[in-house]
Amino acid sequence: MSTVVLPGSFDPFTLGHLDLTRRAVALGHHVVIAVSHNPSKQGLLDLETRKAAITASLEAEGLSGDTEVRTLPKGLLVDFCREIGASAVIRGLRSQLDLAYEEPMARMNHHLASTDTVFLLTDTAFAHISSSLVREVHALGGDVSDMLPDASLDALRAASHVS
Ligand code: COD
Repeated sequence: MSTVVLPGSFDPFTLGHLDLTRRAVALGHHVVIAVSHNPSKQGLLDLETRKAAITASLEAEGLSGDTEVRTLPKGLLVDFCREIGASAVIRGLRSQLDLAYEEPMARMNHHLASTDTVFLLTDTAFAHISSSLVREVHALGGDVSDMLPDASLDALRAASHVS
């Protein structure tokens, strides 16, 4: 079993992220979910809240044994991969837009440390879901309960005081 890193902001962790994790585990990997603060994105949930929601979501799906949730330290992703002995980075692709965002990062990570990125095409059932849209819909009073694991929904509601 090889260790792979699934990095992201996960603000919040969605059913799309959960599906991505499940599929990486099904390929035989031990998946380290590395939760990052992404300064280019406006956040809602603090890091510890996101990690707790991810841990609870994985537990509820019976995925705890094949996964772990860590904070992505400040610094290069490739250094973190080297530190924990990860063989690759896992990322999801929902669309051509994702590919345009991901391609330079994947090329840079390969240039820096020969770290490869494995892309999994998103299940169409989740292709419209993004954390930022979930936050927006929720903030405007829309129902996001069918896009999130229960623990993420609870965290979102607690953070925004919308029931
Ligand atoms: N279904 C399936 N997959 C999804 C879905 C969905 N509905 N939504 C998102 N995903 C995928 C994304 O495509 C992504 O692969 C993953 O889930 C995580 O998504 P996000 O949006 O939470 O992740 P980002 O883009 O915020 O992550 C940013 C990084 C942590 C990758 C970035 O900040 C980083 O690489 N930091 C390290 C700094 C570094 O090394 N920089 C230099 C080299 S690039």
